Amino acid sequence: MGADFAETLREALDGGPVAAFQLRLKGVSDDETIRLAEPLQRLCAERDVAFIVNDSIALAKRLGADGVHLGQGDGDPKEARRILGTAAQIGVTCHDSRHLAMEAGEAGADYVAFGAFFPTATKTVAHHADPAILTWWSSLMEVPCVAIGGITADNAGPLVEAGADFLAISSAVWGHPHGPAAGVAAFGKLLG
Ligand code: TZP
Ligand code: MG
Repeated sequence: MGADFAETLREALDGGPVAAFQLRLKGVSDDETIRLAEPLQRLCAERDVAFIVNDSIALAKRLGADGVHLGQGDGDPKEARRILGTAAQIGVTCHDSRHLAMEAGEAGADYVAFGAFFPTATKTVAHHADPAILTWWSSLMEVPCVAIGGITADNAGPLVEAGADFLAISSAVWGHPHGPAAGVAAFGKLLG
């Protein structure tokens, strides 16, 4: 299974520029996650793609990951900084909340994530974001913002125009009918 994941990730990374890969394995034990992560982490290192662990500061530490992505219930960005160090990339889910984003920025987050911008089957979402929050954030703050939720190559343009620095994509890459390389390549049309 781990080797299959690595092959699929390799295909995706062959499709075009990718800044970061987030390891998001819900309901999998830490030991199993570590087993599955190792080839993926190695591949990311080879390709200069940041390897970010979802949800868990402790797991990010155990893996020596490049960073951690924290939901609002996943821990304190300051604690993540203390444990993972100054070089770690710490991201925080901020839903559609300017207040949460300001808090995350003050706590030293390296990026804030807003969403969901579009309907998604990947996760049950309670928050829906408007592109205006990207414009507001990017006009005031240096900290990059990430847009997430139902993003495809066809609907992403207005998010980039609104100020999204990065797009977080799941199904439009892993579920692309012509495979993950085609999924990544499709976003190439957004690159100026
Ligand atoms: N958080 C908000 S929407 C979402 C997460 C993890 C799912 C993103 O996946 P997709 O398939 O790109 O909509
Ligand atoms: Mg989480």
